[in-house]
Amino acid sequence: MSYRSSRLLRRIVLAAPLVTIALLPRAALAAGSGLSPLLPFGESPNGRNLYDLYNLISIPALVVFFLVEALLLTIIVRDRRRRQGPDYRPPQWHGNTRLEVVWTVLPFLILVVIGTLSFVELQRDFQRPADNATDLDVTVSGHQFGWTYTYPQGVSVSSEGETTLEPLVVPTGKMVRLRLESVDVIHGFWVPELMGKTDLVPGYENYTWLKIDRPGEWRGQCTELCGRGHNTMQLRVKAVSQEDFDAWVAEQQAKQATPSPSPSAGASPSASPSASASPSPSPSR
Ligand SMILES: [Cu+2]
Repeated sequence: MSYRSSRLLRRIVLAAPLVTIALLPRAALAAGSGLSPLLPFGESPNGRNLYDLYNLISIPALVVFFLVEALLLTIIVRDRRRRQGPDYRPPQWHGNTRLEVVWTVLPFLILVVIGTLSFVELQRDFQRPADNATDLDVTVSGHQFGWTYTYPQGVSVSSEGETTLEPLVVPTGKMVRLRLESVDVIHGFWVPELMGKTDLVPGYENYTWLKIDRPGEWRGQCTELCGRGHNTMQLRVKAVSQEDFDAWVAEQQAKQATPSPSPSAGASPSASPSASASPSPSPSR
């Protein structure tokens, strides 16, 4: 390979990640997954606190990054062999107590601050909300490869893979507590634009919550590799006004309370295509 073509190849290899980084968010959004690699803003306070925390942590990270890069570039430019001559040897000195103390203590303090802020955030936003602070209690059950949302009003909604991607409908301005459980393997509940990730673990109850101020719809995805259909295990969360929510609940109750139109002549297990797994017409669970 000639020198010129190897240089061209090297440039392409170096540019590829930059082009990918620039185009990826747009491609992801255009694909409709709704999962942008950019930092999600957080429509629910728990998500917004994470967003603020990331921004806060980015400040020391950027300062350190630019400081290190600036020092590196200074040395690269100033001490070039071409500039200093082939016999140049930089000053040979080592041991500077003050400098060494500073570059040990300062990173330690930065890490302590970041660790403390993160720990406080975990305690605040990944705890089960108290009963008296909760307006609506929804159970989210994960399975290969979908979700079942069970509401206290006796309504149960099933979302199966990509084919029946039913939304988790919640009222705006209300504290919605999600009890997370799984019937088979570990799944992960994550709607990046709303809140942080929480796992659904078989035999164990986990909690997360939502408090969304405006109507809208957000997309998410199971974030634990849970089997062959993992990629289809997508999520929709839809926030609507309280009136619309009440109307939706009433509609679901009517739909789920109505037995299938076929007469109950004998056992016809496949008669009801109801989303709920329960064969009983009563949706209470
Ligand atoms: Cu999953």
